[in-house]
Order: sequence, then structure tokens, then C-alpha cells
Amino acid sequence: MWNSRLNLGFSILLRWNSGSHCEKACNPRMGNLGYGRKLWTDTSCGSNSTELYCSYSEDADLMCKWLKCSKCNSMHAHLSHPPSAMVDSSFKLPYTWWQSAQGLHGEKIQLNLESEFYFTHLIMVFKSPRPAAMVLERSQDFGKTWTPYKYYSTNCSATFGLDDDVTKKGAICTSRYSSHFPCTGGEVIYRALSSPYAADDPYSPEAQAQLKITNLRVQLLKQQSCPCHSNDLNAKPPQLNYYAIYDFIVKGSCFCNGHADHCVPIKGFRPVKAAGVFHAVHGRCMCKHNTAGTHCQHCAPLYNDQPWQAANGKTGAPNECRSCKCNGHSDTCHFDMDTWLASGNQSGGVCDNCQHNTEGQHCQRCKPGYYRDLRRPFSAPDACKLCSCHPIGSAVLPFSNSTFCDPSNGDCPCKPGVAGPQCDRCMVGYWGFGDYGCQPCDCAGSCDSLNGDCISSSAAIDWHHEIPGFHSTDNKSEPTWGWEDEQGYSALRHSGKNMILKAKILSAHDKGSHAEVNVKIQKVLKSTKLKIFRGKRILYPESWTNRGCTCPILNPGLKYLVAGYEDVQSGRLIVNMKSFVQQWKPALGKKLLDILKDCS
Ligand SMILES: [Ca+2]
Repeated sequence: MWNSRLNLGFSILLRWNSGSHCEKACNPRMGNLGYGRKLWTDTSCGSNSTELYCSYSEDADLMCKWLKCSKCNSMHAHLSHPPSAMVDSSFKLPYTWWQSAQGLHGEKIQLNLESEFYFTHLIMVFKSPRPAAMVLERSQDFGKTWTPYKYYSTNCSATFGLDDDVTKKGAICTSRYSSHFPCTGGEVIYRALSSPYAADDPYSPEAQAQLKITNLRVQLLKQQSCPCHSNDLNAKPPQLNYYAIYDFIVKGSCFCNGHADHCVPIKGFRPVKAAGVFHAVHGRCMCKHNTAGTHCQHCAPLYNDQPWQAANGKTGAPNECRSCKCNGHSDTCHFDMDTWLASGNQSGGVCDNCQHNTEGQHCQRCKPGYYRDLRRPFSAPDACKLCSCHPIGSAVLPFSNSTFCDPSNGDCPCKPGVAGPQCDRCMVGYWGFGDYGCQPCDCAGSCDSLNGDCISSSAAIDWHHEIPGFHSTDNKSEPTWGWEDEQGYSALRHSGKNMILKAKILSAHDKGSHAEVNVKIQKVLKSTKLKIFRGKRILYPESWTNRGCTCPILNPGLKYLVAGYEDVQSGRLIVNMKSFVQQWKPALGKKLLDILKDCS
């Protein structure tokens, strides 16, 4: 009898556990949900004082055996029959039982769970004759509302007005478990997974509606006496009107939506000690498949790229949660339906609270006011750096009061006439750095960047303070076209150079008060005041006395593009630190012609 009862459970268990390591849909082990938990009944025999009770049993031929009487008293361990005797070990203590008080028509047995559990089946083993009527109910909301699983009666239509599943398959009432025989040891069995649910995926919403419980209750509605009773006409009316149950086995498991194979105690749950019982079925899932929650009922914080799904117990599909891509700048994301639909049901994860000055669905770009430092991997916490734009020289975006730099390189948007990556100075040929930027010099040449005063041709201005590297062109190697060149040409446009030549340097001479450079002019690209012809001529480097060299550097034997100044009074061709001097290369001439075309 005991073995057949337990096999029922294991056959279902095997069907559910499709993957041992939870690679596929998986479920924690089944067990007796009654173990470690308190079972509630309305009464127990002998709770006030010692009570006498009697019982019959029958032999294999259903012939009644003698009447046996005994006493119960809840104060004495060997005479007490508390509800806990139904949930002790049915292996080790098969003959302990709960017994109700006598003379009652209704009784109730209730199991309250501390969380949601899967319930698969119930087995009750009666010591007394089974009830003539009873109902099994469950709650999914901790006892607020109850729904019947099954009605039991010797006569379903007379007792409940319901069809009997013996004659009408699938009916909610049955007469199968209500016979008065056997007078002791009779079973009542209910299978939550029976047809039409048995073929379903146990994690489908339909199956869950059927299997999920927080409470289970059996209402014993009508007693039934053993037929032996009426045979014993000579005896005094014996004490036979009570319910007695050996075992109340509630088979089920932790409720994990197919995403866990192991469970631990719900916080605060303390198993009740019961004789011979060491294992309780616990309620908090240890979630796999990137899921989280007591019942793995949602995705883990960084795994909300697609909607959560229960695993599929029928196909074995784990339906795991998929990671969001947050580039290491967020630990959590949420699922957004609009994003999901917009992506064609591919990706709906939106990263939450992007850290490290990033923003975007995937924290994939620097926030306004920050720029990408390409020397760092984007996942680094310092990949986005604060823009450092000069508060006066930088332009402000329309409708905004803050300055944003180019997020790709940190360059700031400058006000008119302002230059530099941070917009912290006037462009060459501009002056008056201020709230409205810089204004063009009103001079033939350049001007003082602070007050706009025109700079006389005799004054030396160090370009190389403004334009790094311009004067340091390495003559030995082929000059490369770079930022300095662009700046130089920009200066050609704006600072009013009035003669441009291509010249070969023949020799340089120290004349004491000044220097003279003998050149051979090969091409006159621009001349405004003096007549300049191809052939030999002298250039006068103005800044020679200060520097002890021909500055800009003019090495004999090399050809240069020279943009300088024609001094009408002296008739001299003058070069100084404001002049544009660059070693000649063909590309230079072409570029220059384009510029001169633009200027004319
Ligand atoms: Ca027992």
C-alpha cells in the first residue's frame, strides 16, 4: 500500500526534470509540502479531557472484525493524536494519526504555505471510514479566496448537485473515494496534473492557474460509519463518530517557472520539527537562465533585452533572459516595449542610469558636455572626459546656456574670430577676445590681439607663440602638409602680405646692423607696390639683429615660398617673423594659387 502511493509522485517528477544541470527547462525536486509545516484542524480528540473512542476494522473478505476501544488525551504523548501526526514520516511512523473530537459533522484540515508552490497531488489515508462528503480547495492568495479542486461524495448529484466523474469524464465531483469500505486505511487521492492538464507544459499560464497554491484545505462535511456498526446490535452505542487520518501527503515543489533546480528557505521561514522528517520543500528559487525573484518570475537586473518568459516544460526550451549591452556603464536595464517593437522584436533593453558620463539606450555615447577620449577603451570609467571650453571664447548652442564640445574629440565651438581647441584666443589677424568673440584687424598687416593696434612692419611678432611648430620646419626632410600650413595660409589671406615669391636662397651675409640674403627669384606670385622681376635680388630679414640668424630660417641652396612685405620707402623686400616662409614643394604652389584666386 505505501509503495504504490509514492510511485505516483515519482512518475510525474521524472517527466518534469528534463535537464539535470538546468540547461533546459528544469524544476526543483518534488516533495511533501506538509513536511516541516504546521497542519491546522478545527479539533483534536482529548483536547479537554480523556475521551473514549472505538473503531472497527474488517478482514480481507470485508467481514467485520471485533470492535476495539481506546482512550485519547492530548496532554499525554502516547494518547494524543494531533494534526502533526498526519505529516510525520509515513515510512518510519506509518501508524500515527490525527483524530478529531467526536460528535461533529464538519471538520477542516488546512495547510498554509509561506509562498507560492506547485501542487501536483494529494494523498490522504484515513483511519476512520472516509467521509460521505468532502471538498478539496486551494487558495492562490494566502487564504483570501478559495477555489474548489474536487468534490467527493457517495452521491454527487444528491449532495452537491454535480455530475460524477465515474459516469461523466472530467466532472469536478467523484464518488470514487467515498465508499465506506475499507473501514480503515481507505485512501483519497487527487491529482492536479490529471487530464486535461497532464499533457500541458507545466509552466504555461493555464497549467499554473491549476497548479499554483499558497494554501490547501480539505473540508470534511459528512461522517460515515463502518457498516459493521449496525451488525453489533447488542452492544452499547460505541464512540464511533469522529474523523481519523494517518497521512496527509501534499506532493509538490518550489515554484520557479522552469528556471531553477534548487530552492532555499523563504526569509523568515522556520521548519516545524516533525518525527522522522528532515527535509522540507523550500520556497525560494535559486534562479538560472539569467532570471531573478523568489520564483524566477522576472529577468535579472542586466538581462532585460527581451520579455521575460517561463521555460517551456514541454519542449525543454529554457527561454533564458538576454543581457543588455550597456558597455560596462550600467548594472541594470529595463525592457521597453516601444524600443522592442521599433527594433522588429530584436532588442528592447534600455540601460538604466548610465554611469561614467555616458548616455543612450546602451550607454553608448558621452553625455553632452563630455567628449570621447580615444586613448581609453569605451568601457573604461574615464572614457568620457569633461569638455574644457573657454567660457568667453566658446559659442553657446541655441536655447542652451551651456557649451558642448565635439563629443568625438573635445573641440569646442568657437565664437567668430576665436581659435584653439578650447576657444581661448583670437585667430591670427583678429583681436579683442571678449563676449562677442574677436574682430578682424583693421590694418594692412596684423594687429595687437589685445587692443587692435596695427603692428608696424618693424615690430617682430613671434608667430611661433601662436602657431606651435611653424618655425621649426625640418629642412632636411620633406615638409608635410599639416595644421601649421593651414594656419599659415589662413594668415596669408588675412594679414595682408603684399608680395609672394618663389625664391632659391643663394647666400646669407651678416652686415653688422642687418642681414642680407641673396636669392634668385624664380617666380613672382604676387606683387603690389614694387616692381619685382625674376632673377637675383636681396631679401632683408628684419629680425636678424634680435636673433642672430636669418629668421625665419632661410638655408642657402634651398628653394622657398616667401610671402613678405614690400617696403615702398626703402624699396626693400622684407621678411620677418610675421612672414610666411615655407620650403618649396609643388603642392604648395598649387594650394597657394587657389588661395590667391579666392582672394582676388
Ligand atoms: Ca502518520
